[in-house]
Amino acid sequence: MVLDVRHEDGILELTLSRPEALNAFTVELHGELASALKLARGPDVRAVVLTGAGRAFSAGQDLEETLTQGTTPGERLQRFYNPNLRALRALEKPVVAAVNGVAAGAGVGLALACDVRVASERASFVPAFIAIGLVPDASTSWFATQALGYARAFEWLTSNRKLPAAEALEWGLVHEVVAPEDTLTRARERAAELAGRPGSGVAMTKRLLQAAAEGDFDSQLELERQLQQAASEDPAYAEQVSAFLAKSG
Ligand code: LHQ
Repeated sequence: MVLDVRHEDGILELTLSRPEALNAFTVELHGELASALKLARGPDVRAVVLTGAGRAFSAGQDLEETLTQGTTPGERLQRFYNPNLRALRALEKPVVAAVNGVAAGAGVGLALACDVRVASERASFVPAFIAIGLVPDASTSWFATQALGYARAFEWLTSNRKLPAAEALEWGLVHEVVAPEDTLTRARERAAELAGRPGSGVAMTKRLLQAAAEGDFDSQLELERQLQQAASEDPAYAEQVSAFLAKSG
């Protein structure tokens, strides 16, 4: 097993577990992640935490496997990376990354595809692609441009500059930077907070904000209307409003 899966109190915790190769992605790791993301869709999972074992979050593609297996990068993306990234993004649960150490290449993309990033003071983000003549993949080009804007994303992703956690926070690439020993605990706390929100408001907000990045104003208003209607049909809505009125009345 190269992905540790722990399920406790509605939180599914996934730990990339190839520390000897800085949790670089192999076909085996993709496969286990795909199964875990299926598990995450079940009703007993309310939030997901994603982290890495050892001193790295993930060093992206396993370059040794790239050399020894026949698959081209394009095939790898199509067969392994992109389905998992689509599943992660479409998951109707919040995903919190505990970025415990370095994230490089596709590891950056994976971290950015999560909804919240808690980074260790020891974490860093390394484009890596450009150093080996490749382009940002695994959703990096999408999320980096969204988070940073074109100018900063272009400058950073065409360099191979290791972005330290403190600067990533300044840039808005991570939500919080904490001491190394607190990273996972803080990510678990954030996941539990999100998991504890009533109804399906968090899931639907995730969907709305994703759509906002892609759609036009009128379609967004219509999607807000549809999801608001759906959210208000969850019993949690009436319960929370009654509780509020009882308190303030
Ligand atoms: C590794 C790796 C690694 C294997 C460290 N693989 N072993 C998608 C689809 C298909 C094809 C191509 O690409 C993609 C997307 C991508 O992700 S492209 C980018 C791939 N990743 C990289 O190029 C990153 C390569 N790694 C590094 O630049 C450094 O290792 C970083 C900056 C991540 C960390 O540096 P250090 O802290 O100095 O660690 P290190 O370099 O000493 O690595 C520690 C060990 O981990 C070492 O093995 P060893 O046996 O000597 O202890 C490395 O060989 C191994 N490792 N990354 N991607």
